[in-house]
Amino acid sequence: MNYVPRLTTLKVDSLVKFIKSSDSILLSTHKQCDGDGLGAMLGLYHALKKIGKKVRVLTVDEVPNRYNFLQPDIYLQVFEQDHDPIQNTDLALIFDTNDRRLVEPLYTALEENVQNILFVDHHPVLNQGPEPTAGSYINTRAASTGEIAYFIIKEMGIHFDEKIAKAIYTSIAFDTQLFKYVKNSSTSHLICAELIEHIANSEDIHRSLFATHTIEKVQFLSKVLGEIEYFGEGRIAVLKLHAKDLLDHNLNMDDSRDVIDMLMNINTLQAAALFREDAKNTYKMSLRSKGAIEVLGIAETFDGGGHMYAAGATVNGEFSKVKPQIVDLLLARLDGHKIS
Ligand SMILES: [Mn+2]
Repeated sequence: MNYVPRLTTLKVDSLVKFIKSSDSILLSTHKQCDGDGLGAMLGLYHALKKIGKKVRVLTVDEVPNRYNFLQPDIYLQVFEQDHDPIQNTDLALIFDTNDRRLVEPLYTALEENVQNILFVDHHPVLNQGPEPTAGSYINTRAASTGEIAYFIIKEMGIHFDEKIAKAIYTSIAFDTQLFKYVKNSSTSHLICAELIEHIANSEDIHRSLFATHTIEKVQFLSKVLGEIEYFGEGRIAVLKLHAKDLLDHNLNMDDSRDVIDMLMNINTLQAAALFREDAKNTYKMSLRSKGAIEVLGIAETFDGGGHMYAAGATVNGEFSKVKPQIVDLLLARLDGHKIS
């Protein structure tokens, strides 16, 4: 029997209705933006421009350098820097989060000036977090928010061109880590197969997203990878990054993201915790799981959020006390999982 790949179409008609009835639209994403939110909103931006909509992109803070190929300097403004005032805006769409706290201080400014604010997201809504606004589109089956943006553009009948395709492709390539995390669906592949027809050099995008190590960064990695601690017969790895080490090697917050992805390539590992020291006794904790256990619940305990298998939170306290607490929580989940 021939296998026929099936595209799981997302029903986004409610969003399209909002977009069609709005004269002035603002697009944004969570602070310290990544390729997913950025690509999704830039893709939609180019698409809406194409049909003559009044649309703008405003990020909370500066866009990391690796995304320069999407020309953020030309197409978006940064709330923390000089930007046009937010006024007379009918609709704001916020991509890749449904937690308004991750969009502050921009969110407060939007609330004062924008008629409708909707989240367009694929993260689960937190049990103890702010409610997403009514009318928001949240679908945890989407492997990226770029996928949702793709279906919005399709539903609106806008034809893809290189600018739109590059942005949406970036979103999907980034969040699936080049098709590693596709939620066991062929949808991401099928969408990208269509988009790639409009892109002159897709390998350039892959390099921009993932081949970003400076020599200094590799030196930093060689130092920190030697400091990984293992627990539970190598099933759990914990690593702490010092803010000073990042600074000394000319690295930024965006660089620390890559470290936990490297940990997850260790074959015995089921879960990893990365602690980035942002201030004395303040850590940005990132948790990852290969799927045997969920880690979102642990992040939520510390008022954080994320996905089932990739989550994060800010934790306060001495590392020597925080570490065993997290290791115990991870081990309890792993061992509980083994018994059942
Ligand atoms: Mn995402």
